[in-house]
Amino acid sequence: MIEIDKVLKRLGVQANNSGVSTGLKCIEGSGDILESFSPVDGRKIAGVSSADGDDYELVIKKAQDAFGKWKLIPSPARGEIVRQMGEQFRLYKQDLGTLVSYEMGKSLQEGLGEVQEMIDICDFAVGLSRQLYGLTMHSERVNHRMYEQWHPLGVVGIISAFNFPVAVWSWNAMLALVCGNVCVWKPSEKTPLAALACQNIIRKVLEQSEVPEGVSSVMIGGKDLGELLAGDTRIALVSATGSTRMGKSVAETVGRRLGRSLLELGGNNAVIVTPSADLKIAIPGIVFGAVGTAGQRCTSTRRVIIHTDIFEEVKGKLIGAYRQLRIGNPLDENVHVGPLIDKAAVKSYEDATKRIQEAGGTLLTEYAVLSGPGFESGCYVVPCIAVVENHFPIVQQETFAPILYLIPYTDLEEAIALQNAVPQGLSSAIFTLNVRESEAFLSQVGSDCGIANVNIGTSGAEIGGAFGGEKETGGGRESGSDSWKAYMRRQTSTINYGESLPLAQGIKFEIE
Ligand code: UN1
Repeated sequence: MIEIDKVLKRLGVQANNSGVSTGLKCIEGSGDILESFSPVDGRKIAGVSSADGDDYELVIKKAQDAFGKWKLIPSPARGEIVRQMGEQFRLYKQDLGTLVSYEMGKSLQEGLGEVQEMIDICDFAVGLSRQLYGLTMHSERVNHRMYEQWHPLGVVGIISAFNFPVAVWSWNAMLALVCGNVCVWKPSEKTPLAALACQNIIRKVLEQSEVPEGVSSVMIGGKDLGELLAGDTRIALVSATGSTRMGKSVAETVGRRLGRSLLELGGNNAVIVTPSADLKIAIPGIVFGAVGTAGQRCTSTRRVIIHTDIFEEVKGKLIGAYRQLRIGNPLDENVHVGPLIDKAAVKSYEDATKRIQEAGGTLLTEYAVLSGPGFESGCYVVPCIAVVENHFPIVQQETFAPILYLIPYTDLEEAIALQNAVPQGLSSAIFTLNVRESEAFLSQVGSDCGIANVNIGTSGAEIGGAFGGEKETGGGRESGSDSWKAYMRRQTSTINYGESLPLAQGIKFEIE
């Protein structure tokens, strides 16, 4: 078994940690001591001194000062620093992946996968640092040149969730940094140690590159810190990942000051299974999507919309697959499903199973909270499947737990309508071998989600694409493609190199 204490030591996590870091310096937070418990075995891993209002002020002042210097460094030179961070993440992949798994509860494979996403986004950001392209336009005026360029925004606040405790920060931070911004990260208070470990990993690079203090800071604390970021006019962009409720509050506060926000909120992702689907790939795709990370991804598969001709067959195969699932310590590589993050999450799983039945749904598999040896933390639940109707209130909301809803359909138009008939719009998928069906699903009258996949599941998006969703998912796009534009301001410039002053739109304005 992995020796957690050695992993913590190599990552610089101690029994008591300073919860504020400006990249170069660790500062004892003056707020409450926050304790991080592992949902794997219930052990208290370590304590962290959280940031209070004064610590917040200090971090933001350092960040502002740092921005003045960081933005003057050429973007490819900033990219070189991000490249070195990626190298460090490669070196610490095993340890950081293990800590993510132990502190958050996802399987070790998924913990390592998360760190791989960090490495990949670093590589992406390095290339991007030489490709922050603006367009040139043809001016309608003679001897004029018109073009656009992209400038950094300033201080970027990053609020991240427990379920991807490190990768989501890196998607934001690595892009923001090459774009010339500085970052202040408020990670979930449920996973502070993984965040502090990241900060320890990049510190060496920051020191050796002689970057100013405050380029990449972290502050550990609760929702009050998030509210400070949202309301602070010095924060040019607030990028927030979490529940729709949290996102609405951030959006309102940031909107009131006409600031910018980038929101990555709840999903309610469906897979459509058509009569021609290749069930050899559909079943594992659905099961991984539903039980991976114990159903706590924003991209987790929550609903399966199945054609009535194959409903019984798919249902039977899913029940068979669920019987094979091994639940237990996520650090054991033979285990498929680890614990939920905490007892509050277990309660919402239990409440959901009740509400399904009250609404008239049928639970098809065992649903239970596990106890006994190996399950002492009280956070382990059995993934379950239920037949429901799409309009049930419990089905309309995102429950961060491994509960999979089956819904029958008779024609594709109906299936797409059902898939879209939820408030969220993050990820979606169709399993079909029929090109007409897949193209309809991908067309403008198809899926209304930010992600629409064919013959793969709803989760596990690659970093190269723009990641995010519509409706109550918040509309933000992070990670690949041209998501970097959210971290920069666009400036359009028109230059007159002639000897007269022609006005646009042919307007004449003559004075002696
Ligand atoms: C999230 O759950 O907040 O697509 C992010 C995926 C991962 C990221 C999920 N690459 O499942």
